[in-house]
Amino acid sequence: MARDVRIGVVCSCVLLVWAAALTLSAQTTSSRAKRAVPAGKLRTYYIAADEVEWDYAPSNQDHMSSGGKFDAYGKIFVEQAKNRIGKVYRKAIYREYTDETFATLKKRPPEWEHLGMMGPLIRAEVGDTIKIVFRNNATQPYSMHPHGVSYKKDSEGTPYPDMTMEQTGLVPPHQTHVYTWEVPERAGPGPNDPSSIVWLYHSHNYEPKDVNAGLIGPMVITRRGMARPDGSPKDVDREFAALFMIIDENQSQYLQHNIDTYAGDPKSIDKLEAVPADPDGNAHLVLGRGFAIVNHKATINGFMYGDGPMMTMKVGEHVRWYLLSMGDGFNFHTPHWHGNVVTVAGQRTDILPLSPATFVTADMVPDNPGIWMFHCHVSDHMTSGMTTHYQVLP
Ligand SMILES: [Cu+2]
Repeated sequence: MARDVRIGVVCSCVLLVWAAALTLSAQTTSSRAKRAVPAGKLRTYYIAADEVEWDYAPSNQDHMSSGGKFDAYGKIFVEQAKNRIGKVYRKAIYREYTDETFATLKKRPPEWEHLGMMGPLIRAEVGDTIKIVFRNNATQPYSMHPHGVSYKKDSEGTPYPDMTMEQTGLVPPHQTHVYTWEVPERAGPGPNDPSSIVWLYHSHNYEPKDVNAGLIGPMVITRRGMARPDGSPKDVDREFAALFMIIDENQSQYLQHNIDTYAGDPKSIDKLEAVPADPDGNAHLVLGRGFAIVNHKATINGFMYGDGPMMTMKVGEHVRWYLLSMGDGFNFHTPHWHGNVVTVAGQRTDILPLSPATFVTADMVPDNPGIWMFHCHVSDHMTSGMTTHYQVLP
């Protein structure tokens, strides 16, 4: 009898657990149905790799010095000579077009003029799909390889052994390819991130040569529910992106073209010339001078010595900075804002570290009006041009 009771109790327990499991399963299914996420937007971009003549200092002035005159170091990095290329180089950059005919460049909005050499800002909200129609107008095979978003092999833009260019999204000259990048939760802001975060895209055929040629651009992903229709974060008044990069023109696909086109006497060039001395003749083991050295352009968005458009904001605005770096092993930078401070992942600073291929999102509410320096704090990077200004209006 006692044994029958025990069996009965056990049976009842099993039935109860089974019933509870069924109920829970039904609830989970219905809450999944309730939580069914509306399909995100399809955001389409028409982007080409174009070969252009790029000027690292278009105003031909050192905006960081009084009178705008380049000092002895500045002259080393910008002056053309019989055995120097100067400040204009052929580069390949990403440019946005209005449609699939790639006949008309899309005008860059004034608030994004400061991107300079970087490609167009690609935006999406978590849940969206990004479609890139990519046209390679250049003379080399190039691609678009994204960070953060989700892709299949044919949208990775990176070579693999035993795979064709088409299978991996590499694009021969004069060809077009469509990349599809999904934007799942993991491509968007994490728990400690603000409402949007920055990633990079770049060409990844011969990656070092491609990015030194100039094929690099920013991508911003906004948290689900936090985006305006254009993808920008609702809680931010103004955004800026800054790529701190010493561009190594020795490693560009276009080095020989630049020598032949811009040097006064190409035959006089010693490609390995590197003198570990400053203009005064004192030892400078890091910077120095010589043809190989001056082909390293210390830039913010492809501009040296503050020659890019002024980045302007107002006191009290919620300003978001997207900071990026890329390139060879000397690309360790310490962007520093004079006059105001930022928060990064809940921590306050006015300077932060970048290493090659890092992406940092920093928020600022400027309280201090004026025109302020914004520069890399590594001494030889400052000296060779990695400096600019930003402006805070009252
Ligand atoms: Cu630096």
